[in-house]
Amino acid sequence: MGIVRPETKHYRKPAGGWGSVKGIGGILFRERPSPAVLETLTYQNKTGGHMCTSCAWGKPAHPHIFEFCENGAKATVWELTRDRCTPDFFGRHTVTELREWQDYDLELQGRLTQPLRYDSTIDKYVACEWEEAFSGIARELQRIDPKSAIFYASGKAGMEASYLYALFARLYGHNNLPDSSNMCHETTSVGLKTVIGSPVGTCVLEDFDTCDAIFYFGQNPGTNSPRFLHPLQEAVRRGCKIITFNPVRERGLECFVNPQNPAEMLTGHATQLSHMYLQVRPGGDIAALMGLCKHVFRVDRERLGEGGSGVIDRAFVKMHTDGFDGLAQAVHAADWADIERISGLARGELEKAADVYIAAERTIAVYGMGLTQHVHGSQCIGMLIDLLLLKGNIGRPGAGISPVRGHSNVQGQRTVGITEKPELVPLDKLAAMFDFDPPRETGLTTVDVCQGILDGSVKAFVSLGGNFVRAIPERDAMEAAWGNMALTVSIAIKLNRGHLVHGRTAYILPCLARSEQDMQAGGAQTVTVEDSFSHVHGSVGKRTPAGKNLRSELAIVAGLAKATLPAHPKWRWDEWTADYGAVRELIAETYPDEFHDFSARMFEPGGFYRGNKARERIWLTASGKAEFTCPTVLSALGVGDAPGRFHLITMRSNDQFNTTIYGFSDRLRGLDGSRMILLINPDDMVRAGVKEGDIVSLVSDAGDSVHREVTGLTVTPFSLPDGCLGGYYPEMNPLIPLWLHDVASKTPGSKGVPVRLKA
Ligand SMILES: Nc1nc2c(c(=O)[nH]1)N[C@H]1C(S)=C(S)[C@@H](COP(=O)(O)OP(=O)(O)OC[C@H]3O[C@@H](n4cnc5c(=O)[nH]c(N)nc54)[C@H](O)[C@@H]3O)O[C@H]1N2
Ligand SMILES: Nc1nc2c(c(=O)[nH]1)N[C@H]1C(S)=C(S)[C@@H](COP(=O)(O)OP(=O)(O)OC[C@H]3O[C@@H](n4cnc5c(=O)[nH]c(N)nc54)[C@H](O)[C@@H]3O)O[C@H]1N2
Ligand SMILES: [Mo]
Repeated sequence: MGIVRPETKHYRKPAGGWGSVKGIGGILFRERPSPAVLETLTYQNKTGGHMCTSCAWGKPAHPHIFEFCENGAKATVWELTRDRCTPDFFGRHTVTELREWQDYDLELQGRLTQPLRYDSTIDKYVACEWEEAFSGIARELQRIDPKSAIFYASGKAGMEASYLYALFARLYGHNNLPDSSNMCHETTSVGLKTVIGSPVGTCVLEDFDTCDAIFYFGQNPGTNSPRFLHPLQEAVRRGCKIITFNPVRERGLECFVNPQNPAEMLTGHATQLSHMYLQVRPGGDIAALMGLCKHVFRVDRERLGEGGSGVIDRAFVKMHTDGFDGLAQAVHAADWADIERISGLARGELEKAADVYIAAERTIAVYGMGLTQHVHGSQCIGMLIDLLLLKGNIGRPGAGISPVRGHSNVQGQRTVGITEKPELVPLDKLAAMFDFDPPRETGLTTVDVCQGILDGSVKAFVSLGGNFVRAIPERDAMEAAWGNMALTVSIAIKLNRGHLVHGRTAYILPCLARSEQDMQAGGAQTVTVEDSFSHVHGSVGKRTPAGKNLRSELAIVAGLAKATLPAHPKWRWDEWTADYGAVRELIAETYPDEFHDFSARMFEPGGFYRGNKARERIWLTASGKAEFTCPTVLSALGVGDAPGRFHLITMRSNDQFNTTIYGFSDRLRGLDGSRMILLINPDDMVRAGVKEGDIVSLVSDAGDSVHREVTGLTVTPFSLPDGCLGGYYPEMNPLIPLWLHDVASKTPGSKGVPVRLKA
């Protein structure tokens, strides 16, 4: 296949606006869904409708007329396509042949309609019946040590299916329940838990109505959570100041035209979002935060010296925190020259940003993958909390920490027990409820799973959604080792690469999409999801399913469990499948404080809040207080600078959802036509001796002498800090060493990958 050269245009238009309307039009044209889809979209993210399967952004109690964004519409239209990937398709193509296809072309085949079993004699997937699939999978699972099996979840399945999936794993005998969080916000789950005692953010949507400043780190709302642009726009109009830290000048953080406001659409009048936009170097946020804290301490000293009241909220610090003196010393000792070099930002800029923090009564800190996907990501989060604690910015309205979560129910899956960390699950309660002895040992994270597949100790991989093989680091080695597993099972709605790199026995089990009606013996069912603000929402699918032989995720999980495990009077798989309300009762019994009266509350407008102790200033940490922490490093990168070495950021376009590629346009960055591109700044192009349009390779420069390479990348000039490159996820994943991960949580370091350019 020839190389498609990208077209680079300088995108001067704001995020939102007519561009987003065109984006929706494009996918409607390609997927040709039934006209009823438009009706589905009008119910999306509203009480009684279905909750979008794209991102986990909050669903307001008072929604807009259209409470969906360009990407939410794409996600719905993508799952409601008219195209079908039937057994005939698999009859025409061997798996070896399909492995040569692009990810985009695989998903383009449409919805899977029939359970499929891999037949090695003909190297093809062949149709099978559900009971045959369940018993075939059960046979394999019964043959192996349960501790060598992995049950992965990607973050989309609702609370009910997720609860049963985790229960199935534990009844079968393991805690190997990694989910996509392990590649994403696990840094949050571990880092935030340590310092404030909560594994999730403390803000609710309404906090954005009253904050005075938003410190915004490494999250890209224009692409990844576009409905966030509305509260940001409203905040700016009230006078709130947004200070952005991001190596890339993301259009969505610069300016926005609200596509739902006719006057704005007609006049093109955009709102400037960021008050300051600081192009921090990748991994430079610890240093930048240190600079901000340094200025806060200095101004505090000056004001106290003048007889004023200082900047630091000493009453809060005294009553609610631990470790203040240690932080004060570390801040005092930090050197501005190091801060400037590592952050790539000038002292004057950082002081100006810190002045905004000092002046603001209420500050929210927002962050995403730009902080979590680094080797010292947990320390970044610790430092961000330090900044907030100095002025008591946690536990009062209009203030707090707000990690923006990814998959639509990724947070909820963790809440109801999909975790490899048994200490987060009420195992004794489960033991009593289901009359068994739950496994107590820690399960495997995503990185551990990959190591286990490489060393042969992992024998079976079951995945509830997702495309694990495409999403993980070290892809070439991982794909090569994948086939050594005895069993792979994928519960999916469309064909993806992960199905083609399979174990000796392999099944694909096609499921309903969330927007489709889920009819069971007890009638039409509702599922529930939890958003980034810990609000839980009922979701009702209304569209006719894409095929008669599809089953819901919950029915598939229950079917697998029933076939694999012995019969037991307390394990009522059929009853739970008939009525998901029965599963919500189990969830309520397991987590009564948060989920009491679950079914009665799930349609509360705006969702019901399951609460957050840190928001009430109850700190569930080791010391019982919020912890100030001192970073041990100023750079979050795992591999430092060296001549010729670049730090690669792997990024998302607005035409993809993770490994699902909707198209080849990255409109908001002015890039179009190809994803095999290398973004680099013009000075670095000169230093590296390359020019626009050259085709180059990237090779690993991680110092471990492993050869990793991605070829065929078109050099594309772009505004980036020196020494930093940009490329797309998942295309760049072969370059990420498996060992390059956050020290505390093992989240892969996908935003600081050490590489070298090869002409
Ligand atoms: N349309 C769409 N929506 C999505 C997704 C998608 O793929 N497509 N994915 C979903 C998922 S699972 C997730 S987790 C979220 C991800 O959403 P985000 O958290 O926004 O993740 P990314 O786009 O990977 O990266 C975020 C930003 O970090 C910046 N960055 C990179 N390195 C650094 C750094 O060292 N410091 C700082 N300060 N910034 C840095 C990048 O330039 C980028 O703008 O989105 C969800 N929503
Ligand atoms: N280099 C690099 N790597 C990364 C990242 C990065 O920023 N850079 N980001 C990481 C992050 S944040 C994440 S979350 C992971 C994502 O990793 P995953 O969650 O494993 O991957 P996805 O691409 O979201 O999964 C897509 C597949 O899910 C299936 N699917 C879609 N809808 C449904 C549904 O309703 N039900 C079921 N059962 N299946 C469905 C489809 O078959 C589709 O092909 O990737 C991580 N990998
Ligand atoms: Mo994610």
